[in-house]
Amino acid sequence: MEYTIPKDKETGVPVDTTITVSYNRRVSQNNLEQVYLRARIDGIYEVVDINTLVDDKKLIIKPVSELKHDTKYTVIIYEGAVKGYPDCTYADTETFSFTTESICLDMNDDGIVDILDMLWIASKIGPVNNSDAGRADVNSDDQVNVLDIMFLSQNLVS
Ligand SMILES: [Ca+2]
Ligand SMILES: [Ca+2]
Repeated sequence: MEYTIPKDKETGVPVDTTITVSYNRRVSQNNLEQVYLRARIDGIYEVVDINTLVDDKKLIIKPVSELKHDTKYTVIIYEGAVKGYPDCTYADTETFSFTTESICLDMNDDGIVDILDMLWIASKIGPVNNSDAGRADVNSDDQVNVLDIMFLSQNLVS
C-alpha cells in the first residue's frame, strides 16, 4: 500500500466517503471477497456491505449505504485480494482504521446548539427526501420527526 484515503487513524471522515487504497504499481483484482470493512458499534464488530473495484493502481471500496456517525471503521485487505503485475499477489494482510465525523447538531450554522436548531428540525418534519431533511434526520432513521428533536435536546449545550 502506498497511501489510503482516508488515512490510517484519520478522524472526522465524512459518512459518505469512498475509500481508496493506492498501490505503487498497477494492480488487478484477484479475490475481492477478501476485502472487508467492519464497524465497531457498541463494542461489537459488524461487517459493512461494500462494493469493491480495482482501477489502475487503486482499490476502491464503496460502502453500499452511508456510514454511521462517530464510529470507528477498519478496512481489512486479506492476502490475495489484489495482485500486482506481472503476477504476484500481495502476501500480507493489511489493515487501516478511521473514525467518522460526529453528527453536526448546529443545524442553522450559528455556532451553538440551541432551541433554534430544534425549530430548524421541526421545519423539516416528514420523510427524508432532500439534503436538508437528511441533515435534520439526526438519528438516521429516514424520518424527520419528534425523535430527532428529542435527540437534539439530549445533546443541548447548556
Ligand atoms: Ca445553531
Ligand atoms: Ca429521524
